[in-house]
Amino acid sequence: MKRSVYQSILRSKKKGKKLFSVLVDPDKFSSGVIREAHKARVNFIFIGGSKIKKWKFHRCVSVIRKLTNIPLVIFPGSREQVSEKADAILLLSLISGRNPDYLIGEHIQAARQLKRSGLEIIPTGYILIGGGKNISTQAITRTSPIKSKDNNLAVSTAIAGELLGMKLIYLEAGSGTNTPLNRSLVKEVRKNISVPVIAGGGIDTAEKAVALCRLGADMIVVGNAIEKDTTLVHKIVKAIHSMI
Ligand code: 1GP
Repeated sequence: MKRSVYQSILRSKKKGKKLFSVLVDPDKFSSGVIREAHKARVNFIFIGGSKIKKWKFHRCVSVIRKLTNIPLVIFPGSREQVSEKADAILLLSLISGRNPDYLIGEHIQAARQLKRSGLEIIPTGYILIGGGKNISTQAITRTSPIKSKDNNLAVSTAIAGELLGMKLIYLEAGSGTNTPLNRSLVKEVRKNISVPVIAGGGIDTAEKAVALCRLGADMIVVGNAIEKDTTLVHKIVKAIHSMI
């Protein structure tokens, strides 16, 4: 029987153990990233992207499956990114935005396939925090992010997500952004909800990853910076896994 991804996130949170996931964009796929992630024993491999073709996504899932047994979690950019070969999927609802397609529409389109897939489904409140280079996510979803300094709105949004039954809150600064998450915002969100908090977007050093964990993030997700320098995966794993 497969081990539950969500239960393992909860167990880690309970023990104060921080988690680290590498995000793979099938458009920029390199088996070298997976090999290093496997050697470093990252906790999860996330896969997804906002512009990728369906066939590329499925091919990439199959290749990753052959290269590692690290749990593979879909971080879907669209309803086409569903594969029963993965272990779990973050069922993202873009709760910072007001576009019905990304709040519920895409989910309806994918619902039957998701149910048949046997995937572990993890409802996730996805909150875009602005101020940085969020342009592609904003353009695709046609939504505005929450302003970087609007802690109040970010906290209320996260609380609403939790009250709606979402099991994770993902604070997203934007892929490749040079404007990181506002530290006090992360801290306040953490203080006001009980479900695990994921932080991602523009993290490119072990120090930044550790700082976000100290502020209360339970999991860090890094994509771009590891594609550029695969040695970073070892540095972040070492730094995060030695924290308690
Ligand atoms: C993007 O949070 C992820 O959706 C990761 O961002 O690629 O900037 O690490 P980066």
